Amino acid sequence: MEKSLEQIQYQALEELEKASDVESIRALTTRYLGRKGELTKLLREISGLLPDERASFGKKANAAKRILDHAVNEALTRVQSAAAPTGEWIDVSLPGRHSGVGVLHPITQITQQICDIFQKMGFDIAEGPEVESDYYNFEALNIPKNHPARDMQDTFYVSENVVLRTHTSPVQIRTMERQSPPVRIIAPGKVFRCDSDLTHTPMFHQVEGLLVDENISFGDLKGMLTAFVHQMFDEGTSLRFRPSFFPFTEPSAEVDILCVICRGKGCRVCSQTGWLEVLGSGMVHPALFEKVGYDSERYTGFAFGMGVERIAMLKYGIDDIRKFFENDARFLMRF
Ligand code: 2U9
Repeated sequence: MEKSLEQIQYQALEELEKASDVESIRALTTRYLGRKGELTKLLREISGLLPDERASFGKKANAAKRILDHAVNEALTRVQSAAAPTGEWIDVSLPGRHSGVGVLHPITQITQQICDIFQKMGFDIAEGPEVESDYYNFEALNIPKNHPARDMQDTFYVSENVVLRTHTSPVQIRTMERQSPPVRIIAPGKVFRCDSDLTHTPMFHQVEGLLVDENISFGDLKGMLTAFVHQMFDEGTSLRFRPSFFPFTEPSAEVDILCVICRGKGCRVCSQTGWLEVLGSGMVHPALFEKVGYDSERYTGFAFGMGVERIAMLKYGIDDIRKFFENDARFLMRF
């Protein structure tokens, strides 16, 4: 009987040492120490022993029970601490780190404002490719090979007859080729010119517009562009139409606003003129209508173009165009 007690204790300890999870430890506890467990059954047999054998067996059996109880607790601690995460731990009740909400890039915001104003006047948005053929970027716009206007626009050539568009005007040509009058579109987008200083970058954004219908006059051009300037800048902004030249419009005019810095007195920003140029414009040259198959006797139209960065610089008093492209969040978040 005593041998059997030792065997049970030895076997139970060996199995508890090998147990690797809580469930198997619980099962071993039931098997050896439970109400019907092997050690418990053995203890019940004590009544059948001789009186002098009882005391010694009872002592040994109680000691075995204590040893096994202790071994069970140790085994449980071992498997539970192995399952618990070590070192770093996460406090899931901590508030998360704030990632901040971004803003639209100021050039995107100004482009949207310009488009909104013209959309309310009935213009649709039109888009086209940034890599263009020589024909759509120059020829169709009355700028033949060797025309000085080609030099003015410092073109990036992809190949002999393919360029990065220097203006969004090809979009208007493509639109007129597709649809007959009336046409009332604005063309926002990126344009490319090989130029770089405080007020020029090799890539910048333009919004151009085109309106073609019967009986469109220079008066319509003046009215619509005045309305635009008054919505884009202050309602009371003074502006003037100054004669100019573009190969694609005749007559042509540039639109100036009274200098936002000196209010017309003359300063460094307006080169002492008191005026700031905001737009180019003019009546569409009849030669362009002929190229796209419009009857230039029946239809007239006006067109205009502006640099978005320039509008943003004037509106916000920014003196270096490169700030828009440096990706400095402290600058960009101000808008
Ligand atoms: C078609 C017919 C006419 C678009 C025009 C301008 C005048 C103009 C400049 C403003 C600043 C370009 O970004 S800038 O350097 N643009 O002055 N653009 S009229 O005339 C067109 C376009 C398309 C078919």
